[in-house]
Amino acid sequence: VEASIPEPQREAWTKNQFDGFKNKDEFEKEVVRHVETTLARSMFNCDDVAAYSATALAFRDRLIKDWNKTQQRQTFTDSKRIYYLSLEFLMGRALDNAMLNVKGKDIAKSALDELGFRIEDIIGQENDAALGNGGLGRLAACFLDSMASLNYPAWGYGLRYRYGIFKQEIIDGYQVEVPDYWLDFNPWEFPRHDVTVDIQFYGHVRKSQDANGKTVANWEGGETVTAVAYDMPIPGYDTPSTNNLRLWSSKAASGEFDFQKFNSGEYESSVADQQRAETISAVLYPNDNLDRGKELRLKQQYFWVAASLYDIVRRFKKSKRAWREFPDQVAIQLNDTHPTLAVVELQRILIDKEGLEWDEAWAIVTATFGYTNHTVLPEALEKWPVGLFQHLLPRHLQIIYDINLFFLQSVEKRFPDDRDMLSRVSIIEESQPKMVRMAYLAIVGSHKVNGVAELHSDLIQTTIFKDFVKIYGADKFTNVTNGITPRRWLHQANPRLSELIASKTGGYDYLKDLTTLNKLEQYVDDKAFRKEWAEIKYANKVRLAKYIKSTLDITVNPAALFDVQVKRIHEYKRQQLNIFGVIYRYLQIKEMSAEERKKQAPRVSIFGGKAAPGYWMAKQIIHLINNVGSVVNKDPDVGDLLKVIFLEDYNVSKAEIIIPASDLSEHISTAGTEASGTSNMKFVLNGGLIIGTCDGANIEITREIGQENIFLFGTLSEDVEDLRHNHTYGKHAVDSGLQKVFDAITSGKFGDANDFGALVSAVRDHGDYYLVSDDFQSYIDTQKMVDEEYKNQEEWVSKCIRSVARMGFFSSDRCINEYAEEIWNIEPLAV
Ligand code: GPV
Repeated sequence: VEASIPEPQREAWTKNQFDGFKNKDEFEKEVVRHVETTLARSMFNCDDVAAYSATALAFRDRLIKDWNKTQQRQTFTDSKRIYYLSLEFLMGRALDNAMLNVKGKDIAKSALDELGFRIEDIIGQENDAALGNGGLGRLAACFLDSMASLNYPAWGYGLRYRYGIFKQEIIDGYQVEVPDYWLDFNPWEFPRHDVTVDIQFYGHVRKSQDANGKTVANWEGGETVTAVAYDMPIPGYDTPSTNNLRLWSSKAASGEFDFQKFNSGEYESSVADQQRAETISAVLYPNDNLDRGKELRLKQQYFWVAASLYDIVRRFKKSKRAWREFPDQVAIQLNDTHPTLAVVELQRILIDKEGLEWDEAWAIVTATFGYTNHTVLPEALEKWPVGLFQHLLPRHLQIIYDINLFFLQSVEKRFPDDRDMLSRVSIIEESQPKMVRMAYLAIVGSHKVNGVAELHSDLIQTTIFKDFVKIYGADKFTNVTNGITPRRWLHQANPRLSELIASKTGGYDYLKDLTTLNKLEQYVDDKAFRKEWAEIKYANKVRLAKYIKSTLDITVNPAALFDVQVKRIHEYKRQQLNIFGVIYRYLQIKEMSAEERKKQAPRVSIFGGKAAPGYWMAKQIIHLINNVGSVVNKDPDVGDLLKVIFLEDYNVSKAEIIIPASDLSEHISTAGTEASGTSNMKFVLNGGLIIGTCDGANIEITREIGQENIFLFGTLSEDVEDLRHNHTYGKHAVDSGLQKVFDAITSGKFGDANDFGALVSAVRDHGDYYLVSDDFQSYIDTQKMVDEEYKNQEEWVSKCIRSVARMGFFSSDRCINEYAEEIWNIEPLAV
């Protein structure tokens, strides 16, 4: 390629290359240039926002240089690429991460200082890129960081939502949703107006004969919407590798059709078409672990998947390789079932557009895809009505029927006497109306299926996908336990702890091999080290206490035990168990004598998280937490012994403040319901202990750090089914301690009892599906142990240090290496 450019031209290009900044002065120059030209401002009207923008643009310029080189290298070496398809990327802020990953933060700090700005203020100007709901979206973001840091040739593909997850306000104790219009100014994205794909919807299928007499399907008519690419550079840590996150935005196709309308005076309807097209990428659906089956959501899925596959296929075709080599060049990972249509779309491209035979095409498809399952909750498993498919994607429905036919034929051959099996595993559920089961389609269309923690992977293989294990054999199913990036979740969020760790483990290399943390263990008995460790935790708590003061005007004592539960509000995550426990504690304090109160360990119970706008029970839980807070926090009998805090609008950038400040965090889902959890890993990595159930990754965390370093309680997942059965058919009395809590609630102590009737009766009268009553006593007992152990600070800190030292396994780098080896068959690209 290089040889095709004449020597003099090449010279002109090379000698004028933009080299980025190499020192403080050059960086300062870049910032001033952006302020004065890109932003058309000056030193006289450069506020923090402008200074942020210019700083971000200076780093963006530098990232895009590395990005270009990375892409060229991948093309020249013709490397296999991994494409990570996710409907959510919960990225948070980019500036701090970019500065740290390219090791430019010190330069930026002193330059900004000279220009009259504090770097923390500048970092704080950035809006979170909140294109996700919770764990699933944040996992995708951690994976991007790891794939770049490990030099894998990887692309993320997603949607460029105009509105990310809503902003949460708490008004009179209730959640109120406010739209998150985050794109006002986003210096991190590169619009690629030349990279567009036309996406078709609706219409009909006409069969015809080609020149060889072969029947071909033609998908005709319907409407077209255009996808425009927006690219975000993803810098790796301490490497020139800079990968790409490509997000698609929808706009009306600029066909003649619009012009005709426009010219014939139908201006308004032409504008309406425009808006309808833009609606597709307008908003992120705000549901976590719930499928609501909305038509627009299916449109989003196809729009994004079709644009991404077009892009991937276009890139492959440039290599002029034979189609059978496609899986040697391309791996595609399906982040949950949301992108499952990609399986069907690739099959369609191969048979309808490229003329391959079905079997040849299908072998390519199944060798290309891998599917990650993130839940066993039945209400979260995607199903779409056949009628909706017929209407929106008629050709895809035909292909799904064929995929299912061939699949069921093969099953019938292997299990000739099992009629039941066929209806159980059919991709089409024979219900009224008929439904397409997306998880089954994803399994049939992939060569590997994985869960996200050991227990979860075992559960999917023995429950929801049991038949498929019988059909395909156990090798197709595997586990890849989730991980988190230590760059954002330790180095960025907890700089002082990161520095202390670096000083003891031989520098910051531990950020590239997290197992190096084990070197910390030898310092557990070092008094000075323990003291410094404790001071850092205290300073992080002071920072959070200030944040609480400034946002809620509540004073909390940083010496109290900070007990944190931050995550999406969901009945299965059991924030109700936590708040019932808080009420129980409050009632106990009220009954104590002054003497007894003196012996109590002070505690701050901190909650945060969003409820899906349509999830009424979750909203009631938020309301109860806030009402309990307003009673407890001003009760003079209680004082510092208990404070109840609900932090508004929990998101990634707030997590970076909250997580390093926790002493104890709660991961208390009903056993068997939380696929993995990832914040559990973040909290332990930041020197906090966990109270938790035997669920998800808690189990592996326990195995790594030792059961003496975690507070486990509650029912085991193998007993859940029986307990539920007993609740429904046998006798089931509410736990007596919990009954006192219910009495307090129904007496109106925390506001109108009617408001919380549903929370109480879910446990008392409606079968207690989440086993709150069963686990209550053991939860309370375990919290009591926490109180006792926290009094012995020396021992507590030792536990924290040992835990951190043993957390190496939970790096998303380990996790990505497992995917690369076992599922993607892909190698890092040497730099
Ligand atoms: I399905 N997860 C999520 O955040 N949203 C979803 O819609 C679904 C799953 C989460 C799981 O609940 C967590 O247990 C898990 O750690 C996370 O996905 C990443 O795997």
